Amino acid sequence: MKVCIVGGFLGSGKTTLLMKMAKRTKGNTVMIINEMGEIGVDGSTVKNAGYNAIELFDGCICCTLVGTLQNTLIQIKKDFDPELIIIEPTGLALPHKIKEMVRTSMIEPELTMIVGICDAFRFKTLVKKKEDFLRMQLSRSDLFLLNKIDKADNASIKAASAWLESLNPRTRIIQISGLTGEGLEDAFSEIGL
Ligand SMILES: Nc1nc2c(ncn2[C@@H]2O[C@H](COP(=O)(O)OP(=O)(O)OP(=O)(O)O)[C@@H](O)[C@H]2O)c(=O)[nH]1
Ligand SMILES: [Mg+2]
Repeated sequence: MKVCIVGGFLGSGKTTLLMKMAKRTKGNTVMIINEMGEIGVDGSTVKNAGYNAIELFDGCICCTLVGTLQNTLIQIKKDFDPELIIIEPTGLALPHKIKEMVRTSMIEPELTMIVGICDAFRFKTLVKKKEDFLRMQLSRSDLFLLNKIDKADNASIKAASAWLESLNPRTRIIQISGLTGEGLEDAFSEIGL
């Protein structure tokens, strides 16, 4: 069993990618989705598409819901033992904290990886307002996915790519469109799907 944490800012394309990942594993996947509001929009989308999803409300899985996350992981392992658990934190969470929680849970996955999504289309606006937070959120990713390349212009893609490289030059950057599917083959093979 592997655990993949799909991190990235609000609206960067996490849920869209999650659905494609789940499809790839032919349904042998359970998703944990941390919802921000009271109504689970992402969880409903994923469940309506026929995938297994567990929604966690009322807090953040990288801080207040740590115990809940760990119990959920143990329960999933017991009930489903899926090939893959995908975690979608909220857009304001820090994925490396979640990785640490997975590490100290009782499930001992073969692999826990952080996939950090960066929105190439909104990159310039976001980095201007939130650079420090984005750096903290993404810098410990095991793989960078530069998303929305179908919509972003070349200058934004180049700027976002250079910025990601400055965060961690050793981490691979793959340009993708979660919407059109461009680059996903490469991304999935890097994730080991
Ligand atoms: N053009 C384009 N739009 C995309 C792509 N990926 C996601 N989107 C759109 O971006 C919006 C946000 O996508 P989501 O997948 O919901 O993003 P998210 O990171 O899960 O958002 P939150 O859970 O609210 O933080 C939606 O309107 C998607 O259709 C992409 O590759 N290209
Ligand atoms: Mg989402």
